[in-house]
Amino acid sequence: MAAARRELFARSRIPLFHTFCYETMAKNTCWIFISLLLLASPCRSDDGHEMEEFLKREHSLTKPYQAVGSSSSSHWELMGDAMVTTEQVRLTPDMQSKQGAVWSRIPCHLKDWELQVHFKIHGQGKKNLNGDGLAVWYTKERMQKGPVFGNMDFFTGLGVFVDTYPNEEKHLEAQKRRYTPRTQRIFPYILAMVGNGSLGYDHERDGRPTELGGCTAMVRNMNHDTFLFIRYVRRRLTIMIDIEGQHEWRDCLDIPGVHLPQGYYFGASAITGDLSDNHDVISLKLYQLTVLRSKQEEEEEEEVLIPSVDNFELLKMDSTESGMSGIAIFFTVLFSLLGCFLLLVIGLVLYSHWNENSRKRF
Ligand SMILES: *[C@@H]1O[C@H](CO)[C@@H](O)[C@H](O)[C@H]1NC(C)=O
Ligand SMILES: [Ca+2]
Repeated sequence: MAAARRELFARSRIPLFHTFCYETMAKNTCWIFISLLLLASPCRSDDGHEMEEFLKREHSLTKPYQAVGSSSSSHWELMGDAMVTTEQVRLTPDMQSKQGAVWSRIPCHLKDWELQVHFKIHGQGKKNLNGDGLAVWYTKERMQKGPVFGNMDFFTGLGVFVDTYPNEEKHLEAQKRRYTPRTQRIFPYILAMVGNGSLGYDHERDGRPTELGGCTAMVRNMNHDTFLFIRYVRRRLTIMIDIEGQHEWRDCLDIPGVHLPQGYYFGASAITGDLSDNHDVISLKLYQLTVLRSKQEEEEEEEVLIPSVDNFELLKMDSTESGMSGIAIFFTVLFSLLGCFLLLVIGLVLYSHWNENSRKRF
Protein backbone atom coordinates (compact mmCIF):
# COMPACT_ATOMS: atom_id res chain seq x y z
CA MET A 1 0.00 0.00 0.00
CA ALA A 2 2.69 2.46 1.02
CA ALA A 3 4.77 1.98 -2.10
CA ALA A 4 1.78 2.24 -4.38
CA ARG A 5 0.65 5.36 -2.65
CA ARG A 6 4.03 6.95 -2.97
CA GLU A 7 4.16 6.16 -6.64
CA LEU A 8 0.72 7.64 -7.14
CA PHE A 9 1.81 10.77 -5.40
CA ALA A 10 4.91 11.11 -7.54
CA ARG A 11 2.98 10.46 -10.71
CA SER A 12 0.33 12.98 -9.90
CA ARG A 13 2.62 15.96 -9.59
CA ILE A 14 1.98 17.66 -12.88
CA PRO A 15 -1.80 17.09 -12.98
CA LEU A 16 -1.70 18.23 -9.39
CA PHE A 17 -0.38 21.59 -10.49
CA HIS A 18 -2.88 21.70 -13.25
CA THR A 19 -5.96 20.97 -11.17
CA PHE A 20 -4.69 23.23 -8.45
CA CYS A 21 -4.40 26.10 -10.86
CA TYR A 22 -7.66 25.30 -12.49
CA GLU A 23 -9.70 24.80 -9.39
CA THR A 24 -8.40 27.53 -7.18
CA MET A 25 -9.10 30.03 -9.92
CA ALA A 26 -6.09 31.82 -8.50
CA LYS A 27 -4.36 31.18 -11.76
CA ASN A 28 -1.88 34.02 -11.84
CA THR A 29 -0.59 33.55 -8.35
CA CYS A 30 -0.69 29.84 -8.82
CA TRP A 31 1.46 29.83 -11.91
CA ILE A 32 3.90 32.13 -10.23
CA PHE A 33 4.25 29.61 -7.42
CA ILE A 34 4.69 26.78 -9.87
CA SER A 35 7.31 28.61 -11.87
CA LEU A 36 9.18 29.32 -8.66
CA LEU A 37 8.84 25.70 -7.58
CA LEU A 38 10.04 24.34 -10.89
CA LEU A 39 12.99 26.67 -10.75
CA ALA A 40 13.75 25.63 -7.22
CA SER A 41 13.10 21.92 -7.70
CA PRO A 42 16.70 20.70 -8.19
CA CYS A 43 17.59 21.66 -4.62
CA ARG A 44 14.33 20.50 -3.07
CA SER A 45 14.20 16.85 -4.18
CA ASP A 46 10.67 16.86 -2.85
CA ASP A 47 9.55 13.87 -4.86
CA GLY A 48 8.42 11.63 -2.05
CA HIS A 49 10.91 8.89 -2.89
CA GLU A 50 13.04 9.39 0.15
CA MET A 51 10.07 9.41 2.45
CA GLU A 52 9.01 6.72 4.86
CA GLU A 53 5.85 6.57 6.87
CA PHE A 54 4.83 5.10 10.19
CA LEU A 55 1.35 4.84 11.63
CA LYS A 56 1.24 6.58 15.00
CA ARG A 57 -1.29 4.66 17.07
CA GLU A 58 -1.46 7.20 19.86
CA HIS A 59 -2.64 9.84 17.37
CA SER A 60 -4.99 7.57 15.42
CA LEU A 61 -8.65 6.79 15.92
CA THR A 62 -9.57 3.36 14.57
CA LYS A 63 -12.05 0.54 15.15
CA PRO A 64 -13.00 -0.82 17.60
CA TYR A 65 -12.65 2.64 19.20
CA GLN A 66 -11.57 1.14 22.47
CA ALA A 67 -12.95 3.08 25.43
CA VAL A 68 -13.57 6.19 23.29
CA GLY A 69 -16.22 8.27 24.97
CA SER A 70 -16.45 6.13 28.08
CA SER A 71 -13.07 6.26 29.73
CA SER A 72 -10.63 9.03 30.49
CA SER A 73 -7.80 6.65 29.67
CA SER A 74 -8.78 6.77 26.00
CA HIS A 75 -6.63 8.89 23.71
CA TRP A 76 -9.78 10.44 22.26
CA GLU A 77 -12.53 12.45 23.86
CA LEU A 78 -16.09 13.03 22.63
CA MET A 79 -18.04 16.26 22.89
CA GLY A 80 -21.62 17.45 22.36
CA ASP A 81 -23.90 15.09 20.45
CA ALA A 82 -21.09 12.84 19.21
CA MET A 83 -21.66 9.13 19.77
CA VAL A 84 -19.56 6.06 19.23
CA THR A 85 -20.92 2.79 17.82
CA THR A 86 -19.14 -0.32 16.57
CA GLU A 87 -19.09 1.06 13.02
CA GLN A 88 -18.23 4.75 13.40
CA VAL A 89 -17.89 7.81 15.52
CA ARG A 90 -21.04 9.73 14.65
CA LEU A 91 -20.35 13.44 15.13
CA THR A 92 -23.98 14.37 14.47
CA PRO A 93 -27.06 12.32 13.68
CA ASP A 94 -29.36 13.30 10.79
CA MET A 95 -31.35 15.66 13.03
CA GLN A 96 -31.68 19.45 13.30
CA SER A 97 -29.45 21.63 15.49
CA LYS A 98 -26.86 19.10 16.60
CA GLN A 99 -23.15 19.52 17.04
CA GLY A 100 -20.46 17.11 18.05
CA ALA A 101 -16.74 16.54 17.99
CA VAL A 102 -14.00 14.08 18.75
CA TRP A 103 -10.62 15.36 19.95
CA SER A 104 -7.26 13.80 20.58
CA ARG A 105 -6.00 14.20 24.14
CA ILE A 106 -2.36 14.05 23.07
CA PRO A 107 -0.59 17.00 21.44
CA CYS A 108 1.24 16.03 18.27
CA HIS A 109 4.90 16.99 18.07
CA LEU A 110 5.65 15.55 14.64
CA LYS A 111 7.21 17.85 12.07
CA ASP A 112 5.95 16.09 8.95
CA TRP A 113 2.78 14.07 8.92
CA GLU A 114 -0.16 12.80 6.93
CA LEU A 115 -3.66 12.38 8.29
CA GLN A 116 -5.92 9.94 6.47
CA VAL A 117 -9.55 10.62 7.20
CA HIS A 118 -12.12 7.92 6.43
CA PHE A 119 -15.51 9.60 6.66
CA LYS A 120 -19.12 9.30 5.57
CA ILE A 121 -21.76 11.98 5.11
CA HIS A 122 -25.26 10.70 4.49
CA GLY A 123 -28.88 11.57 5.20
CA GLN A 124 -32.47 11.73 4.09
CA GLY A 125 -32.35 15.28 2.73
CA LYS A 126 -32.40 15.91 -1.02
CA LYS A 127 -29.49 17.74 -2.67
CA ASN A 128 -28.97 21.17 -1.12
CA LEU A 129 -31.49 20.32 1.59
CA ASN A 130 -28.81 18.96 3.86
CA GLY A 131 -26.11 20.48 6.03
CA ASP A 132 -23.83 21.73 7.23
CA GLY A 133 -20.72 19.60 6.94
CA LEU A 134 -17.73 18.45 8.94
CA ALA A 135 -14.29 19.76 9.74
CA VAL A 136 -10.92 18.21 10.49
CA TRP A 137 -8.65 20.15 12.81
CA TYR A 138 -5.04 20.55 13.86
CA THR A 139 -5.30 23.34 16.43
CA LYS A 140 -3.92 24.73 19.63
CA GLU A 141 -7.38 24.66 21.21
CA ARG A 142 -9.49 21.57 21.77
CA MET A 143 -12.98 20.74 23.07
CA GLN A 144 -14.40 24.22 22.45
CA LYS A 145 -17.97 24.35 21.19
CA GLY A 146 -18.74 26.98 18.54
CA PRO A 147 -20.15 28.01 15.17
CA VAL A 148 -17.37 26.75 12.86
CA PHE A 149 -18.65 23.26 12.05
CA GLY A 150 -19.25 22.79 15.77
CA ASN A 151 -15.86 24.17 16.81
CA MET A 152 -14.88 27.60 18.16
CA ASP A 153 -14.29 30.60 15.90
CA PHE A 154 -10.94 32.46 16.01
CA PHE A 155 -9.17 29.14 16.31
CA THR A 156 -5.38 28.80 16.08
CA GLY A 157 -4.13 26.29 13.52
CA LEU A 158 -5.43 24.36 10.53
CA GLY A 159 -9.05 23.67 9.65
CA VAL A 160 -10.12 21.56 6.67
CA PHE A 161 -13.82 21.91 5.98
CA VAL A 162 -16.11 19.60 4.06
CA ASP A 163 -18.85 22.14 3.53
CA THR A 164 -22.06 20.55 2.23
CA TYR A 165 -24.30 23.61 2.26
CA PRO A 166 -23.76 26.73 0.07
CA ASN A 167 -24.80 29.54 2.43
CA GLU A 168 -23.35 32.26 0.22
CA GLU A 169 -25.22 31.14 -2.86
CA LYS A 170 -28.55 31.34 -1.06
CA HIS A 171 -27.57 34.73 0.24
CA LEU A 172 -26.72 35.98 -3.25
CA GLU A 173 -29.89 34.53 -4.72
CA ALA A 174 -31.87 36.51 -2.20
CA GLN A 175 -30.09 39.63 -3.42
CA LYS A 176 -30.58 38.57 -7.06
CA ARG A 177 -26.82 38.60 -7.58
CA ARG A 178 -24.64 35.85 -8.95
CA TYR A 179 -21.01 34.91 -9.12
CA THR A 180 -19.46 34.52 -12.52
CA PRO A 181 -18.66 30.89 -13.41
CA ARG A 182 -15.00 31.74 -12.81
CA THR A 183 -15.48 32.44 -9.13
CA GLN A 184 -18.44 30.18 -8.36
CA ARG A 185 -17.85 27.19 -6.13
CA ILE A 186 -19.87 23.99 -6.57
CA PHE A 187 -20.93 22.31 -3.32
CA PRO A 188 -20.12 20.08 -1.47
CA TYR A 189 -16.85 21.96 -1.35
CA ILE A 190 -13.67 21.16 0.57
CA LEU A 191 -11.48 24.02 1.65
CA ALA A 192 -8.62 24.76 4.02
CA MET A 193 -8.08 27.68 6.35
CA VAL A 194 -5.21 28.57 8.66
CA GLY A 195 -6.29 30.61 11.68
CA ASN A 196 -3.96 32.61 13.90
CA GLY A 197 -6.35 33.31 16.77
CA SER A 198 -7.57 36.63 15.39
CA LEU A 199 -8.93 35.52 12.01
CA GLY A 200 -12.65 34.75 11.95
CA TYR A 201 -14.50 32.25 9.77
CA ASP A 202 -17.20 33.91 7.67
CA HIS A 203 -20.07 31.43 7.81
CA GLU A 204 -22.38 33.47 5.54
CA ARG A 205 -19.75 33.35 2.80
CA ASP A 206 -18.67 29.74 3.41
CA GLY A 207 -15.23 30.89 4.48
CA ARG A 208 -14.37 32.52 1.18
CA PRO A 209 -12.39 35.48 2.66
CA THR A 210 -9.97 33.15 4.46
CA GLU A 211 -9.91 30.27 1.97
CA LEU A 212 -6.45 28.99 1.01
CA GLY A 213 -7.85 26.88 -1.78
CA GLY A 214 -10.15 23.93 -2.22
CA CYS A 215 -12.13 21.73 -4.54
CA THR A 216 -15.57 20.41 -5.26
CA ALA A 217 -16.18 16.92 -3.88
CA MET A 218 -19.40 14.97 -4.30
CA VAL A 219 -19.10 13.11 -1.04
CA ARG A 220 -22.69 12.73 0.09
CA ASN A 221 -24.75 9.52 0.16
CA MET A 222 -22.04 7.41 -1.48
CA ASN A 223 -22.19 3.63 -1.36
CA HIS A 224 -18.41 3.33 -1.31
CA ASP A 225 -15.80 4.62 1.14
CA THR A 226 -14.75 8.25 1.02
CA PHE A 227 -11.34 9.52 2.15
CA LEU A 228 -9.56 12.77 2.70
CA PHE A 229 -5.75 12.99 2.96
CA ILE A 230 -4.09 15.93 4.62
CA ARG A 231 -0.36 15.97 4.17
CA TYR A 232 2.02 18.43 5.79
CA VAL A 233 5.63 18.07 4.68
CA ARG A 234 8.37 20.70 4.70
CA ARG A 235 5.81 23.44 5.34
CA ARG A 236 3.82 22.33 2.34
CA LEU A 237 0.13 21.57 2.77
CA THR A 238 -1.39 19.09 0.34
CA ILE A 239 -4.96 17.85 0.41
CA MET A 240 -6.12 14.94 -1.68
CA ILE A 241 -9.39 13.09 -1.87
CA ASP A 242 -10.46 9.58 -2.78
CA ILE A 243 -14.23 9.74 -3.15
CA GLU A 244 -15.05 7.86 -6.32
CA GLY A 245 -14.43 4.40 -4.95
CA GLN A 246 -11.58 3.86 -7.42
CA HIS A 247 -8.77 3.90 -4.83
CA GLU A 248 -7.22 6.86 -6.60
CA TRP A 249 -6.20 10.13 -5.15
CA ARG A 250 -7.44 13.32 -6.67
CA ASP A 251 -5.63 16.56 -5.95
CA CYS A 252 -7.59 19.15 -4.09
CA LEU A 253 -5.11 21.68 -2.82
CA ASP A 254 -1.35 22.12 -2.69
CA ILE A 255 0.23 25.14 -1.04
CA PRO A 256 3.82 25.78 0.02
CA GLY A 257 4.81 28.13 2.81
CA VAL A 258 2.29 26.99 5.41
CA HIS A 259 3.67 27.46 8.91
CA LEU A 260 2.06 25.30 11.58
CA PRO A 261 3.50 24.99 15.09
CA GLN A 262 4.16 21.59 16.65
CA GLY A 263 2.26 20.38 19.69
CA TYR A 264 -1.29 21.02 18.47
CA TYR A 265 -4.28 18.65 18.71
CA PHE A 266 -6.06 16.70 15.99
CA GLY A 267 -9.83 16.63 16.02
CA ALA A 268 -12.97 16.41 13.92
CA SER A 269 -16.29 18.16 14.37
CA ALA A 270 -19.63 18.63 12.63
CA ILE A 271 -22.78 20.68 12.90
CA THR A 272 -26.36 20.61 11.65
CA GLY A 273 -28.85 23.49 11.63
CA ASP A 274 -32.26 23.66 9.99
CA LEU A 275 -30.85 21.09 7.59
CA SER A 276 -29.03 17.95 8.69
CA ASP A 277 -26.97 14.88 7.82
CA ASN A 278 -25.23 12.04 9.60
CA HIS A 279 -21.59 13.08 9.84
CA ASP A 280 -19.51 9.99 10.55
CA VAL A 281 -15.81 9.51 11.11
CA ILE A 282 -14.79 5.91 10.53
CA SER A 283 -11.10 6.44 11.15
CA LEU A 284 -8.40 9.06 11.56
CA LYS A 285 -4.98 7.58 10.84
CA LEU A 286 -1.93 9.67 11.47
CA TYR A 287 1.31 8.76 9.72
CA GLN A 288 4.66 10.15 10.66
CA LEU A 289 6.61 10.98 7.53
CA THR A 290 10.34 10.92 7.88
CA VAL A 291 11.88 13.35 5.47
CA LEU A 292 15.60 13.62 4.97
CA ARG A 293 16.76 17.14 5.68
CA SER A 294 20.17 18.59 5.09
CA LYS A 295 21.95 20.19 8.03
CA GLN A 296 21.46 23.55 6.45
CA GLU A 297 17.72 22.95 6.13
CA GLU A 298 17.54 21.93 9.77
CA GLU A 299 19.26 25.11 10.83
CA GLU A 300 17.18 27.32 8.60
CA GLU A 301 13.92 26.02 9.99
CA GLU A 302 13.09 28.14 12.96
CA GLU A 303 10.34 27.21 15.35
CA VAL A 304 6.87 28.43 14.40
CA LEU A 305 4.90 30.10 17.18
CA ILE A 306 1.89 31.52 15.33
CA PRO A 307 0.34 29.74 12.33
CA SER A 308 0.67 31.67 9.08
CA VAL A 309 0.74 31.24 5.32
CA ASP A 310 3.28 32.91 3.04
CA ASN A 311 1.70 35.21 0.46
CA PHE A 312 -1.71 34.85 2.09
CA GLU A 313 -2.60 38.36 0.92
CA LEU A 314 -1.73 37.41 -2.64
CA LEU A 315 -3.86 34.27 -2.51
CA LYS A 316 -6.73 36.25 -1.10
CA MET A 317 -6.40 39.12 -3.55
CA ASP A 318 -6.51 36.79 -6.45
CA SER A 319 -9.70 35.08 -5.33
CA THR A 320 -11.55 38.35 -4.87
CA GLU A 321 -10.28 40.41 -7.78
CA SER A 322 -10.69 39.41 -11.36
CA GLY A 323 -7.98 41.60 -12.91
CA MET A 324 -4.26 40.92 -12.76
CA SER A 325 -2.39 42.90 -10.19
CA GLY A 326 0.80 44.72 -11.16
CA ILE A 327 2.96 42.14 -9.40
CA ALA A 328 1.17 39.28 -11.16
CA ILE A 329 1.72 40.89 -14.55
CA PHE A 330 5.38 41.49 -13.75
CA PHE A 331 5.95 37.86 -12.77
CA THR A 332 3.90 36.50 -15.65
CA VAL A 333 6.01 38.46 -18.11
CA LEU A 334 9.24 37.57 -16.31
CA PHE A 335 8.52 33.84 -16.31
CA SER A 336 7.23 33.86 -19.87
CA LEU A 337 10.55 35.41 -20.90
CA LEU A 338 12.50 32.87 -18.85
CA GLY A 339 10.46 30.05 -20.43
CA CYS A 340 11.17 31.33 -23.95
CA PHE A 341 14.86 31.62 -23.12
CA LEU A 342 14.91 28.04 -21.83
CA LEU A 343 13.19 26.77 -24.99
CA LEU A 344 15.70 28.68 -27.09
CA VAL A 345 18.62 27.09 -25.23
CA ILE A 346 17.13 23.61 -25.58
CA GLY A 347 16.50 24.26 -29.25
CA LEU A 348 20.11 25.37 -29.79
CA VAL A 349 21.49 22.34 -27.98
CA LEU A 350 19.30 19.97 -29.97
CA TYR A 351 20.18 21.72 -33.19
CA SER A 352 23.94 21.54 -32.63
CA HIS A 353 23.59 17.88 -31.63
CA TRP A 354 21.67 17.13 -34.81
CA ASN A 355 24.18 19.10 -36.85
CA GLU A 356 27.07 17.07 -35.43
CA ASN A 357 25.29 13.79 -36.09
CA SER A 358 24.49 14.65 -39.68
CA ARG A 359 28.11 15.72 -40.23
CA LYS A 360 29.31 12.37 -38.90
CA ARG A 361 27.04 10.54 -41.31
CA PHE A 362 28.60 12.18 -44.37
C1 LIG B 1 -3.51 37.08 11.77
O1 LIG B 1 -3.61 37.20 10.35
C2 LIG B 1 -4.14 38.43 9.91
C3 LIG B 1 -4.29 38.36 8.43
O2 LIG B 1 -3.14 37.92 7.79
C4 LIG B 1 -3.24 39.57 10.36
O3 LIG B 1 -3.79 40.80 9.96
C5 LIG B 1 -3.09 39.53 11.87
O4 LIG B 1 -2.19 40.51 12.29
C6 LIG B 1 -2.62 38.16 12.34
N1 LIG B 1 -2.63 38.10 13.79
C7 LIG B 1 -1.62 37.59 14.48
C8 LIG B 1 -1.83 37.51 15.95
O5 LIG B 1 -0.60 37.20 13.96
CA1 LIG C 1 -21.69 26.35 4.34
